[in-house]
Order: sequence, then structure tokens, then C-alpha cells
Amino acid sequence: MLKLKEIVIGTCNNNKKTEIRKILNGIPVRLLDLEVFENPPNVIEDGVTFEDNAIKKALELAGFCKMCVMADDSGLEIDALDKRPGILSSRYCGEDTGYEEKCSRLLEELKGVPFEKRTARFRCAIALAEPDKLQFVVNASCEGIISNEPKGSNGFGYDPIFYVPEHELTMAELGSEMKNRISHRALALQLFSERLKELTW
Ligand code: ITT
Repeated sequence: MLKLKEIVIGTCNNNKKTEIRKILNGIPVRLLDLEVFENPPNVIEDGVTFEDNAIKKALELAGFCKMCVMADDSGLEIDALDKRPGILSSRYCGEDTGYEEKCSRLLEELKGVPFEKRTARFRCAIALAEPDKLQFVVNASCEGIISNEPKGSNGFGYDPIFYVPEHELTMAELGSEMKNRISHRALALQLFSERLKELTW
């Protein structure tokens, strides 16, 4: 059995990192930022699923850091767009395009699509790997509806156009505390914590 003491959060996305740190607050493992390591590799995300990409990121970064690394691959699936942008969420309209623009381009693509056909979900896969060995991968999702206009200023990415019916608010209108209870990442991290217990304490 592994006695894990430290895990590197293998992401360059500061919003993800903040959420992961908040949600995992209290686990008896020290979390390190990837920035602690000089020039981490830019892992090519060429898998066909979120899970493939999370595993690839975790394994490559663990090899580089020579430590246990967790990696998150996530994104937005919109049913009316055949599940696009999906695994290409961060590259939709080009990696350098801002999220205001990405959101308005998605809304443009959905023009005329009625509320009941605007179903969507955020997906998140989180993998934990040692150098050369995958420990486990977990998956979770959060269902919602793509709104007609962006609303709210919390969160990041596609949160302003992701309406959560149970709360009658977009993910960006929910406070971070609520987002961190119901989101795809929160649910995946709950599963992650349970699996981690088997390895650590
Ligand atoms: P790393 O690969 O370094 O972790 P990244 O930002 O490239 O960072 P992904 O490849 O997993 O991460 O892309 C995730 C995309 O999905 C990105 O465009 C996000 O904006 C979007 N996304 C993921 N989780 C989200 C959330 O909780 N709220 C809004 N958008 C989210």
C-alpha cells in the first residue's frame, strides 16, 4: 500500500487549482503546485475522452516531477451541438480566444434552439499517477442548460452560460461555495478523496 504524503496538482489552470485546493481542504496530504517545478512539459491532449487526457496528463507530469500527480481534464458537452466543444473546450475558437468570446460564439451556434433542447453537462475526469503507474481515474458530471445570455461573474470558463435548473442560476451566479458542492469537479473530487483514502490513511 502506498503511503502518500504529497501530491502535485498537475494543472496550469489557476481557476481549477483554486477549486481543487478548496474542495480538498482538510485531506491529510500536502498539495504542491506544478509551478514549483521548472518548465513542466506541455502535455499534448490527443485522447478521445476526458479520461484518456486526464490519464495522459497525470502520467507524463508524474514522470517529469518524479512524484505523485493528479490531473483534471474537463469541459462542456452540449447535446444540440453533438456534444461539442467537449474535450476541445479550451481550444474552442482557438486557445487564445477569451471566454467572453467563446461563450458568445456558443450562444450564436445555439440561436433558435429552444430551452428544452439546450441540455448540456460539464464533465470532469481526474487521474492520479505515480511515475510509470496509473493509480486510478474517476469521472463525474453536472447537468445543466445553456442559457440565452451570459449571467454572473463568479467561477470561470463557460460558467456564465451554464444554467443549473435546481438552483435557477447560472454556475457563475452561484457562489464558489455552492459551485464547489455541486460541480462536476466537486463530485469528481469526492470520488477522488474516497479512492485516495485506500492509498493513504
Ligand atoms: P490543464 O490542462 O493545465 O489542467 P486547461 O485549462 O487546458 O488546463 P482542460 O484541457 O481540461 O484544462 O480544459 C478545460 C476546459 O473546460 C476549459 O476551457 C475550461 O474553461 C472548461 N471548464 C472546465 N471546468 C470548468 C468549470 O468548472 N467551469 C467552466 N468552464 C470549465
